[in-house]
Amino acid sequence: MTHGPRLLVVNPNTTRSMTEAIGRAAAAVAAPGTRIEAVSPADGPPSIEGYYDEAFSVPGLLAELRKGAAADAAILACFDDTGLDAARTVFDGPVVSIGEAAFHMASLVAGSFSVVTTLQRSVPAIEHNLVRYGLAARCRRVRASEVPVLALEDPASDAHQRVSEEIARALVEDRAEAIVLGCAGMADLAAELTREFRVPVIDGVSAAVKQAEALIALRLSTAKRGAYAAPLPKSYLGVLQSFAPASIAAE
Ligand code: 5HY
Repeated sequence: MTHGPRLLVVNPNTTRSMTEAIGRAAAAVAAPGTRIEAVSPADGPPSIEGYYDEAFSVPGLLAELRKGAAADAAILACFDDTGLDAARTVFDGPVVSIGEAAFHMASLVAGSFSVVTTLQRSVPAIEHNLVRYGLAARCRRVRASEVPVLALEDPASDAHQRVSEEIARALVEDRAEAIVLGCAGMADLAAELTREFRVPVIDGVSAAVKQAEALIALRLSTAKRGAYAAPLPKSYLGVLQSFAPASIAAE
């Protein structure tokens, strides 16, 4: 069998069990022959909840992209689209992040959608991304289910119930026509929730896999002139020396 494209799926937090669940969700929708490699850094936060965690997850994310540079495309599996712009300056192939991918997919099937994410502190980053992607007008509201990221994989927690209750509120109060699940850890809930509410419930991991496959099939990749041009070679000091563009360029 001829090998299909290789997709590097990077979970920027350090929780292996979550990375494995993300890998399974990606493989479940990948085309026959597409190879999924799900990875996460050894260094950084176990979950990304807010700007501080986000800042410290980026070096690990960029290190994984460097190690996986041979892949045909990269998928960033954090709903805040953590490190997306920096990733596009250093990865040769297309880079698709699950937040942006889910918003575009929702816009293809509904006039409006609401997002249901984890904690309130994650809401502003998602709202900012919607504005910069030019999709804020399609989003009725970004809601928090107040479920911590890692509770999503704890079968003893009431995480699924709380996400479901927040979706029910979004459909009534926001008059949303579709729902976007606002965390990579919710990937395995989409099918069940779509059946429960009989509206499109979109998961970013599967949306990103299909968009990455489409970009590869169309031989499209990141424009490397302007904002996403390779970083200028220079040396970095201290603990981040190994991240210096100079050392990247030398590889
Ligand atoms: C995510 N955090 O998708 C985001 C969701 C959030 O560790 N994986 C994380 O709450 O911001």
